[in-house]
Amino acid sequence: MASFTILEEFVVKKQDKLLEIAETYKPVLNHSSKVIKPDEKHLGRGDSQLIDFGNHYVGYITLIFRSIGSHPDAPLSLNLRFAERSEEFEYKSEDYHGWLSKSWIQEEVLHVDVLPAVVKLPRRYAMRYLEINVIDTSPKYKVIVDEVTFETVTSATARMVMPEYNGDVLLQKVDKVCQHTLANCMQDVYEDGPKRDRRMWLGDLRIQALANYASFKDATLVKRSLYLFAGLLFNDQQISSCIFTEPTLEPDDTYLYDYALQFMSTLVEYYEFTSDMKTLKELYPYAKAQFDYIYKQVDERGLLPDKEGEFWCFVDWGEDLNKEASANAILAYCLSDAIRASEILGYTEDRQSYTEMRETLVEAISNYFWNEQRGYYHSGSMKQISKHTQIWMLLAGIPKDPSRLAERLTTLHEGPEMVTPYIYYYLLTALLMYGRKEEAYSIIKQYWGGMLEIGADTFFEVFYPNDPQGSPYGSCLVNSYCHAWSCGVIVLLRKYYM
Ligand code: RAM
Repeated sequence: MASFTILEEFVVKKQDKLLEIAETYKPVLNHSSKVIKPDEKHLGRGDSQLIDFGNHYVGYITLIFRSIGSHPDAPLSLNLRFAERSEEFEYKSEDYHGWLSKSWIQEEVLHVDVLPAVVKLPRRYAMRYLEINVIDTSPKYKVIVDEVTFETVTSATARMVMPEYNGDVLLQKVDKVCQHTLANCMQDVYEDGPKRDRRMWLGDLRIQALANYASFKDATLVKRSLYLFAGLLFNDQQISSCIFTEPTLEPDDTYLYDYALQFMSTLVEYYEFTSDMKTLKELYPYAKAQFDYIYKQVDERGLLPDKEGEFWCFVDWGEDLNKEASANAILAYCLSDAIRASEILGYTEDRQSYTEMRETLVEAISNYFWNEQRGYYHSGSMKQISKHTQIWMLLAGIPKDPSRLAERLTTLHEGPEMVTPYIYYYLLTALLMYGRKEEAYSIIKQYWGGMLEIGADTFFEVFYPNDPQGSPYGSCLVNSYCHAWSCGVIVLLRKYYM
């Protein structure tokens, strides 16, 4: 079972100057209201009413109730359930025993002592559906839901643009749903998902930033996010994988090698989109510090050793995935970004040492992970062959014959299943890098099209095409069905298919 690792030592080292800059880019949240006047139903003990807002939104709910019958002689008590997908209502929170907190389930028990009443719920929800279950009124009265208002919030300001894709309706739909997903995750920071975890993760941020450059073209929230991550270091100048913004700015005690290294990628890509040299220069040392820290772990083979059993490198949520080879490929991939950044900044010494580090690493990767007999890269002591590993080897430019590996990737059916749009984005990127446009199209059709087929208003955190309610957490009740790492595909749609 997957789980998080709690660090033994965790000393937060805030960089106040950077955090102050981040705060100057704090976005204004835009509000709008959706009002529904449900059909008049007289609800008593055990009755329910379903409200459908017609699309996925993020925000605050206000309900207006009145009674019918005698004067209410007992409080109204309700169980309210909020769902991003209606299928979630098939599962009961009391049956959830997964490893993520049960408190993520969007559900409330509410007492209303005096009717009529206007009840504004304090929590922010991510949802399309609201199920109002009456626990009880009294034998002498029933309740009517007169009005439900959804005050939606997002910090996205750019208008949606809808490319034509030469009349390809599927691609148009995927593009549109990506934009909607991204906008719903744009709040005070780039949230991974507005239902869960409602916070900013570094690996997610990179894809959100790229998706934004390709669509809304607004880099301000990316800039704020980069300053926040760099401003919230811990221990050995480490950049946390995830940060909390409330009640005060704090890093999480999770360090994922692939996420920390991708700070460099996110930074240099931000520069390439904005030409903001000041930010690149100011934040480069923090990106560099991640390589310094991670290189301390390199072993006698010149490689990052496996840390099986720990939550040390993300890659994907797939069960039993060995991450050793992917982690090393990601290190090589991010070293290329470090070379690019140091070159832009004119830091010749850094450029030279990153180039040497990369050359040595690529050689070690080729020696230890290439499986000549199988024609694939393997990973870990059990020599696991997975799609994940081949993807990162291709992206990092490790294979001698990358076109051949890209071709062989399309016919590889062993190893753990890929389960998140996060790794699917990298799969598509790897295939498209080597011209495999048709295979990439059929994956978009199966995977993103598969989500649309089951009624996705926004794209999901995880999707198992053969088990649409599947979850790495033990129940779909805690899955996030609006998760912006699913939007990476928009970058590729607009680059390769328009
Ligand atoms: C989960 C979320 C998040 C991801 C981390 C590693 O909590 O899905 O998006 O980045 O895991």
